[in-house]
Amino acid sequence: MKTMLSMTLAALVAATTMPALAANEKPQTADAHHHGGHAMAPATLTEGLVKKVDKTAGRVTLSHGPLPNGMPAMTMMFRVKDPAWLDQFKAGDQILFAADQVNGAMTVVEFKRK
Ligand SMILES: [Cu+2]
Repeated sequence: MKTMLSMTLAALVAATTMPALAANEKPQTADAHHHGGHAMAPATLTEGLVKKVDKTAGRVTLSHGPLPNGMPAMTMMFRVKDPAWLDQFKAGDQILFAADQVNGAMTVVEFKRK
């Protein structure tokens, strides 16, 4: 009986632990950018230099290299997909990022630190 009980407990622990782990994964918001026709392709990351962060406006000014959508290198403002990212940016940061048109505004949809 003791063995049966511990096996049952082990199964119970496994059953309750796994959903908890899955819940930790950040839910992926539905992508609003299917116009490119390659939504499943890995994003091409572009070099960017953070010039200015405006948390009130929810924008970051980046000096960016040429973008895959044909935009040449320039300095411009971007919105960010997750406003919390603005806390991670500061002037002088070098990042690699992907931007896309979201609701008509160029938006950083992915980034990583260099
Ligand atoms: Cu630009």
